[in-house]
Amino acid sequence: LQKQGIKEIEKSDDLKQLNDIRVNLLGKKGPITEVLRGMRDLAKEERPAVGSFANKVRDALTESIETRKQALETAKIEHQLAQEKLDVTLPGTPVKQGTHHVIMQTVETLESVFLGMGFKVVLGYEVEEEKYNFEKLNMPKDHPARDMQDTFYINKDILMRTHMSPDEARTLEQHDFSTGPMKMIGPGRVYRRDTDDATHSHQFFQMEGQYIGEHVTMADLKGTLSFAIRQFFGAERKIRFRPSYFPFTEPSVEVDISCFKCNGVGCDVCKHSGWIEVLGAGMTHPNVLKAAGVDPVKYGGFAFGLGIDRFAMLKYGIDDIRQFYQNDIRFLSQFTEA
Ligand code: FA5
Repeated sequence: LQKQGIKEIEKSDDLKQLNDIRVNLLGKKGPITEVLRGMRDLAKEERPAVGSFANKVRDALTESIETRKQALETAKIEHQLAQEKLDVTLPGTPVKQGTHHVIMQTVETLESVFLGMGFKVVLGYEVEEEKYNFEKLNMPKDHPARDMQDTFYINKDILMRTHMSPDEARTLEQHDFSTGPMKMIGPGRVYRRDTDDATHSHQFFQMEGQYIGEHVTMADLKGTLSFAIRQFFGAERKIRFRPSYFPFTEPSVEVDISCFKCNGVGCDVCKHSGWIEVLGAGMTHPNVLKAAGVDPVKYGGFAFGLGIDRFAMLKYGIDDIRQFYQNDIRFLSQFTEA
C-alpha cells in the first residue's frame, strides 16, 4: 500500500488530484483508517505491532504528500511568475496630455502684450464687495446704470463681481503715485444674469486695464488699445471706436473690431454686420479718483474692460461662446499651445 500510494502521489500533477489521493489513502474511509479501526478486533498482544506499522505507513504517506504538495505549489508560482513577466523594454502607451484652456491661453497672450507696455497684473476677488463693484465706480445705490449689469447677489453687500473694474478701484486706493504712474491689468471671471446665446454667457472673462498718471490723454487710450488689438490679432484687423456711456468713465467709448473670418458669410458672431463689440473704455471719471483718495486735478488717465471670450472667438473663428464652457474635449483639444 505504501509503495503504491507513493507512486500515485508522485505521479499526481495538480493540487486537486493530490488532495483526492490524500482523501483516498488517509481519509475516514481510507485503508489506514480501516486498519486502525479494525484493531479492536485484534488480540491485545498483536495491537502494538499492527498499530505502529499502520502509523509508520501513514506517516510515510503524509510526508510524501507534503513533499509533493510543496513541489506542485512551487511549480504553480513559477508558472504564474513566468506568465506575468513584465517586459519593460516594450514601447509604452502614450499618455494624452492636456493643454491650457483656450480662454487661459488668450489671457496669457493678452497679458504678455500689456506686460510689454509696462502694465502689471493684479488679481482681485470673484466674490466682491458691492462698494467696489459699484459704489466706488461712481454708481451709488439706485443708480440706473446698475441695471446695465444684472447681478447675482450673495447678500445686500456682497455679490459675484459683474465686471473687472473693482480691481481698478482697489489698485487705485493702494497705489503710491510718488513711485510713478499706475498701470495695471486685471484678468478674471465675471458673472451676470445675462441670457446665454451665441455671444453672451452668464459667466465669462474680462480683462480690466487702467493707466493713471500725470498728462495721460485720450490719445494714449486710442494708441494703447489699437496697438494691443493689432498685436493680438494681426495688423490687418480693422478697429472702430464708438461713443458710449459708462458711469466710471467720461468720455466713454466702445471698441468694435472687424470679423474677417465671418465677414460676408453672415455668421452669428458678427450678427451679419461684420463688426463685434469687444471692449468698453474711457477716461477715468474724477469721482472714481476721488473715491480712491487720488487728486483728480493732478492725476487722470484711462481705463478699459475687454471681453476675453470675444477676443478668443474672433482670433480662432469660434461662432458660439457656449463652446468654451461645455468642456467637450473634441473642441478643447483643437487649441494646443504653440
Ligand atoms: C464693462 O463691463 C465695463 N466695466 C468695461 C469698462 C471698463 C468700461 C473700464 C470703461 C472703463 P461691458 O458691460 O460693456 O463693460 O463689458 C465689457 C466687454 O465684456 C464687452 O465689450 C464684451 O466684450 C464683454 N461682455 C459683456 N457682456 C458679456 C456676456 N454676457 N458674455 C460675454 N462677453 C460679454
